[in-house]
Amino acid sequence: MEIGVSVKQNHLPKEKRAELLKIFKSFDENGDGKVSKHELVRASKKMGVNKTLKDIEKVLRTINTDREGYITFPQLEKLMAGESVEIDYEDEMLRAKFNEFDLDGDGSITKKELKTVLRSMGSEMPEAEAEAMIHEADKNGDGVISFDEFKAVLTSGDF
Ligand SMILES: [Ca+2]
Ligand SMILES: [Ca+2]
Ligand SMILES: [Ca+2]
Repeated sequence: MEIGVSVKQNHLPKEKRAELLKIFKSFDENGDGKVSKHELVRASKKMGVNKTLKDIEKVLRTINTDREGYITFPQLEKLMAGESVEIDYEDEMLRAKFNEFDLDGDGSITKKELKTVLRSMGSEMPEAEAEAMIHEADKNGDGVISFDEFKAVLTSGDF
């Protein structure tokens, strides 16, 4: 029966799913296909959101009715497909990305950080291009990219 199926999507778009799977795998430190609450706590630290074990347990309870104390990928996917958490997810993804660039953790990305990170990803960015990129993103003109500015660029989709 294909007719009348799901107005409300139960699955994430393909790109998002692939991204999520990557995240899931990075969370799953011991690679057993489950992310335990302790792995989640450590992962949240890495993303700079610092959830406590209690927070994590609360989330787990809402998605994992069996109270196994871990989540599997399908459970995570289901969770992320829910609209209410979608926003958090976006924000935390952005925050994680931002933190990747903000090497010294001072809350802003400098041109030097931008170039260093891109180089470490294997892409050499010409000075002028980095300059232009910062300039484009730097709405308040202080010469660095804040999280809000970063977010604005990424959500506008031309980064
Ligand atoms: Ca695991
Ligand atoms: Ca910085
Ligand atoms: Ca700025």
